[in-house]
Amino acid sequence: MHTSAWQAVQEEIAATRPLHLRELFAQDPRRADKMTVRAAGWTLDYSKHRVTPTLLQRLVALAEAADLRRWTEAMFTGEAINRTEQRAVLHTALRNPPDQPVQVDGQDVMPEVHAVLDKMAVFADQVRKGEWRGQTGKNIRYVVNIGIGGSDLGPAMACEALRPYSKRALKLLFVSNIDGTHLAEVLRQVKPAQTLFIVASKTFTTQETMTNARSARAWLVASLGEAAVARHFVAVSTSTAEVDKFGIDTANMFGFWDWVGGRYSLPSAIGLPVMLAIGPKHFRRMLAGYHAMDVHFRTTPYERNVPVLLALLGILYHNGYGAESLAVLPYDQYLARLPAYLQQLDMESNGKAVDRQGQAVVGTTGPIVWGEAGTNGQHSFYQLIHQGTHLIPCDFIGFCHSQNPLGDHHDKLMANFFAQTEALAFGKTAEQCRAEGVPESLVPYRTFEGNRPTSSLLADELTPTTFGALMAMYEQKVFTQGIIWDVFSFDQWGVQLGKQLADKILPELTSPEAPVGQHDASTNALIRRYRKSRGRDV
Ligand code: G6Q
Repeated sequence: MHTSAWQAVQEEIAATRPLHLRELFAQDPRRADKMTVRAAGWTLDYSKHRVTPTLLQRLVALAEAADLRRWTEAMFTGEAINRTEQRAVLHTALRNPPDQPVQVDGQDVMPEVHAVLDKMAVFADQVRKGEWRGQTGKNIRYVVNIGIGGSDLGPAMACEALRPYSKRALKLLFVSNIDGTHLAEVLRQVKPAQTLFIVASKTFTTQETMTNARSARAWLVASLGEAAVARHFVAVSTSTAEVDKFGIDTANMFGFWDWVGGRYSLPSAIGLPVMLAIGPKHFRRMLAGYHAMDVHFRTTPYERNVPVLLALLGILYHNGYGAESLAVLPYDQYLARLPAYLQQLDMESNGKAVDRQGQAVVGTTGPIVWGEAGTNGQHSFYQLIHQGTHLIPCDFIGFCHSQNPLGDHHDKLMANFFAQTEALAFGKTAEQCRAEGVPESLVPYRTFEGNRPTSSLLADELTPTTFGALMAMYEQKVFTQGIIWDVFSFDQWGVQLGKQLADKILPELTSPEAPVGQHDASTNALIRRYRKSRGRDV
């Protein structure tokens, strides 16, 4: 991090550390107003954070010192900012209007982006209208997406999030884990003649996806014959050659590009299951929501810039207060998979210990992201957030209107949202406990220190547009933090070593001859124990 700018932040943290949120609110009756900003249908109230106007100014100066503006332009204009892989990072082009050119290596990528979207739309309409038929002439009722990581988490989460906009007659299912149980359980829910498989893989070489895809193919062929593959398998990939090699007609392939990172690929063809579920019109609304947030991020001064503020507040706690995690708490059942999605987005992007000069980073990077849909978390881990010893900043996310207005459920849900942020910020003093008649011996246990920071993110309704905007908000937050931490956010070398070792161990598990122990004593013993149980070494 930029040293002198960070030092100025630290000095202000030291000056403000003794101040409780109770005092900050008492000092300025307009605090909530002043610390509320809007973007693309979302309102962020960050007044329940341990910030003063001066601290905020210094955090903004930190972003400026990190050259965030220049890096932002570099990203949006297709510079190869993913330097360790020598690639542009252009997921923003995926939701860019067709009439605004974006150049990569001197070529405008927008015509290609929209050509793929159009092809997806034609296909999605055919399937949704029952015009795309399976081998036996029946319409498609089940769509099984086979992918993992970035080729699974986004579409799985989005299909759930946008279920109210979906065609209910079409059942969307996701297989990611190489554990055969995942595929087997999904196949038990579908009928071959009415199932469409989407094999989604940027590289089309990922072990899990290819293994699942081959098994799914064998399952289909066993009941409908080889010729059925063309009507029941489509591919989403950047590699025509690999798709062809696998045996999927490349006419049924939806492409994307190496400048789309896996965890940023939901608005690309990787979103095909989402388009099948909600239709092209809603999918385009989702993209418009993404774009609106991109524009906000690119053009709004940092003091009012939602993703930048979220990023700076994250850095304040992570680096300034030593908070290691971030709890994401969506008060909407449809967003139940959001924490899992953001875990990948954030932790795979900024879980880095080497800076852009190849040196060890100073301090820590990348929060541990976790969470659960409200109100379930309240009956589980909130205790630790309220009264535990860890400082855990939280993002509360909610909507004014429910997609399922059932009695007073929604008012109760949102009463809980607001109550939690209030309780976390202001707590309950010993005096308040005593005034309520709490016996003296219990006062320490019934006291809530408060001063627990939260962001409140509120939108009118969970629509494709507000959903898209929320996705871009987090993407740009992660980008901003990566720039300030001076790390490369768009590679993921950390996943390689385990993959290589798994490839090496696989034949050692299956070979008829007992392998010569080539690993450490623990790994060798585990392999022996496994082989013995499988009857391979008796
Ligand atoms: C995401 C990661 C990773 C990737 C999967 C699947 O940013 O790179 O999660 O998405 O490993 O890769 P394929 O799409 O190539 O199968």
